[in-house]
Order: sequence, then structure tokens, then C-alpha cells
Amino acid sequence: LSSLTKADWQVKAQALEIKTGLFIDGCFVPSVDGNRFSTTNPVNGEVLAEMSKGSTRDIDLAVTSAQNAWRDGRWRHMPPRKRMAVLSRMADLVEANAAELAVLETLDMGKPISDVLNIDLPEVIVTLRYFAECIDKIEGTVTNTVKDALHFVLQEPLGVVGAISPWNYPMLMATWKFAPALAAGNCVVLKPAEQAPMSCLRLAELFVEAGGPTGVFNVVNGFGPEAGKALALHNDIAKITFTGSTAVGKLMQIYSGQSNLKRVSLECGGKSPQIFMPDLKDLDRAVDYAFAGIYDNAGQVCNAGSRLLVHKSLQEEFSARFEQRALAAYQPGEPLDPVTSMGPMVSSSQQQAVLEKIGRGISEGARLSFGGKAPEGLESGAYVAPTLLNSVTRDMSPAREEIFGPVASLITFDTEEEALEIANDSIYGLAASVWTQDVTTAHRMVKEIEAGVVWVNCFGDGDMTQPFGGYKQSGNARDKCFASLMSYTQSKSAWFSLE
Ligand code: TXE
Repeated sequence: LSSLTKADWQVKAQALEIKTGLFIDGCFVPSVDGNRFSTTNPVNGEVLAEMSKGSTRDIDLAVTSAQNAWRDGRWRHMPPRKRMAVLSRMADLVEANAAELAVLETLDMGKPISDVLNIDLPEVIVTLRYFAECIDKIEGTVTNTVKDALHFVLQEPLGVVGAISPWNYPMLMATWKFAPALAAGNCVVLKPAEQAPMSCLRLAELFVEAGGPTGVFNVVNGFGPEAGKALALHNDIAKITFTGSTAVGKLMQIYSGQSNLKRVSLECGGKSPQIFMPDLKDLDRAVDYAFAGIYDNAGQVCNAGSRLLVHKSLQEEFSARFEQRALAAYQPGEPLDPVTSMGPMVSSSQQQAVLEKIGRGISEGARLSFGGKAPEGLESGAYVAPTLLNSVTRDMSPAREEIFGPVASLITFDTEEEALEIANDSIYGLAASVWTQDVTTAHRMVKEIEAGVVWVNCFGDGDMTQPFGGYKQSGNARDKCFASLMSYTQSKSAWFSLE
């Protein structure tokens, strides 16, 4: 696929067959009331498809389908190696259908096609393979107890899991949820984000094509306050797994309390600091990570490294190289063109929100180094040019609020203590990085930073063994990793009297 040109991808986009129904019980069905919503291409605002719009009744149908599958055990009682084979085959099918999935994602969300091919899809595939491989590694324990008893602890699936996913990595964020949930033996109802509803339908269909039983994995598109809320309030959902804004994450906990006290796992927003200490080894390398950390996916990343905490002695050189290198690497363009490294925002409302937040930062005293507007020639799309706000202080809104766009805020510091104080002065705590050559400084700072992920001398690197999730209001869950799989299980203690 790497040899395809923009024209080739445009031909594929023209020929695309878009599934628009809800995926319930292994079939595409219209919503009960026949309602639909338009999904649009953020490059030009054109309507791509009229998607079935699920509401409470559709969620009920999907949950019933998943409950039936759960009760008759068609998935959880399938031998572990067979379930492993299904998820592995699904990974193979994702690979085989990569071109189609990439076009769906690019058209719907505006993400550059080369990002989908080189980042999103390989990660979807590795996530499926990793959790497939984990299936027969789930073990219980036998505890060391008194002579007249035998005590063992089983890890069992929860039941039907509701997954609510965001639009920034539509397939990948959904896969981080449904893959471990399915691997643990649960059934799933997924509610993707309404801004990018197309690709997850195909994933669920590929699960069935791979030999997954019908009813085990259902997808209901629809709006958050209708379909999402109905799912989170449903009494037959054992757990809600959510990625999205902190505000909606809080609602999830309320919905749980208002219904059946379902488990709630949350992966929410961030305001991640990238800290550049004065002794860092290679400024160009640090700068390259710094701008990739904020401009990848046009900044629509929960762990985006949106606060650049730069030691005063480095500021001038850092800013100059950042501008020069970032603008060479990130030029917004047509996402179907394989050379494009930055697409539009997911929607024009997201674009407006980002531009407003930049304007607010400037009115509070931040200095615009570059960007800050829609790039020239691309005004008809939801684009925001890569932006650097300089002279930001910790009380200004760009230092405190998630912008979720390609906007870096540069804040300077004098001492390690001050850097840590600024880094931790946030309601969020998803990720952070520290750049230093001094191993004791690095260890000290890793310990002091309030974040679920801390990178040292890099940003965003990792693999499937890495727990991904936040401290504080960035959430309470950890995606990826074996522990994530176990969070879709519950323990059962079996105590045998031997007397
Ligand atoms: O997220 P929402 P939005 C942040 C980012 C962004 C902001 C708003 O700052 O600018 O959130 O984005 C569903 N009951 N992140 O509005 O609303 C919704 O349909 C049940 C961070 O798109 O949180 C979607 O499926 N569900 C982030 C999902 O929640 C509801 C990714 C996320 O939507 C609901 C996305 C409700 N009442 C945005 N309201 C990250 N951490 O990666 C909405 N939803």
C-alpha cells in the first residue's frame, strides 16, 4: 500500500461501500425508529453517509443480543485456543482489509492516510494479537491456607461490557476496549463516537467473518446523550469502559450510581508536560519529539504533550529550532495524499473551539510564535495550522485547559523543583516526559511526576506491555497491558472444607 498515490486513494474512496446500519446480532439493521444522522468529511464538509442513529430502544436490542450470547456461553465457553484463533484471524482480516479501513478512517475523521496505515492499523492489529495471545494465560490462584481447607480463586469474565469510544483514533481506541473485553470472555456493545462512526462497524463485521459468534460483539452508532447514556445506564451492562472527555467521564460514574453500580473504567483528557532540563543531550532529537508529541494527529491526542516546559537557558534555541523543524515536518494538507502529515480537525466545531482557545490564550498574554489560524489555501476545511504559543505562564488557559488541537504552549522554568511544581499543577495526570542526561535527576523526577506514563528522553514510545492511563482527572483505567485484560474479569473465591 505504501506505493499508492493520492490519485489511487481517491479512486478507492470513490469505490468505497459504506456500511450504515447498526451491527446487532451479527447483522446490519436500521435503527428501530428509522432515524439517521449525517457523517461528514472534515476536509470539505461533504456528507459521506447517512448513518443509522441508535437510541435507547436500539441499545436495548443490542444489550439483549449480547446478554443472550453471554448466557448461552457461545463465546465464554468456547475453548480458549479457539477464541485465540478467532481474534488472531480477526487481526489477519484487518491486515487484509487495510486499504478499505484506512480510507474509511481518513474520510470520516480527516486523519492522514499514511498515519492510519503506519500507526493506527498496525496498532489495532498488534492489540488484537496481543490480547488473543493472552487468552490462555488468564490464571487463577490456589492460596496457601489451613490444612483442612482448599482455597482457590478463579478469574471470570464480567458479562456484557459497554464500550464508549472517542473519535481521535476511532478504530484503535475502540480496539483497546473491545479486544481485552472479548479476550477475557465477555460480550460487548460498542458505541463509537458520532463524529467518526464508519470504521468500527467493519471491525465488528470482521469479528464475525473471523469466526466470532454472532451477538458477542455489537455496535450501535448514535449520539452520546442518547445512545451513550442509554448504554451507561443499562442495568444489564456489567462494566462501562470509556475514553473521552473528563466531563463525560464524570457522567459515567453518575450513570453507574443511578443504575446498577456497574464498574466504570475511564481514560479521559490530559495536559501532558514535556520537560526539557538544561543538561539534555541532543536538542534536535528533543525538539523532534517535542513537536511530534503535540502535532501528531493534529494534536487530537489524549496524551498530547501540549505543555513544553523548557529550562530558561534553552528557551531561545529551543523555540527557534522548534519552529524551523516543526514547520518542515508538519504541513496541513489533503489527508488522502500519502505525503500529508497533518489533516484537518475532526469537525468544523472542533476547529472553532481550538481557534477560540488560541485567541483566549493570546488575550491572556501568550505570544503567538506561529500558526494560530486556518492555513492558507485550506480555508474550506476544518484545518488549524501548527501553532506555538510562547511566554505562557501556568495560570493562563493554554497551560490549564485541554485544547485538543495542534497547539503547543511553551512555559519556562528555572529549577527542577519549579518544573515539577508546574508539571503537577494540573487537574490532569495522563503522561509526561523528562529530558536529561543525569540518571539521578531522571529517577527523582519520574517519582515526583503525577502521571500514569512518564517517558524519559523520548515521548510517546511504547508497546503493548505498557499500561496506558492517567492519574487524577485523566481517569482511573489502564489500557493495553495484561492488567487491562484482567480488569475485564472478576475474582471468585472457592473455599472447600476438607473436614
Ligand atoms: O468528547 P466526549 P467530545 C476531549 C477533548 C475534546 C473534548 C470534547 O478535549 O475536545 O473531549 O470531545 C460519548 N453519555 N476528548 O465532545 O463528548 C460520545 O458520543 C454517554 C479527549 O467528542 O467525551 C463519544 O462516543 N456517552 C479524548 C464519547 O462519549 C456520551 C477523546 C466521547 O465524547 C455522553 C475525545 C453522555 N452524556 C475527546 N456524551 C481522549 N481522552 O482521548 C458524550 N458521549
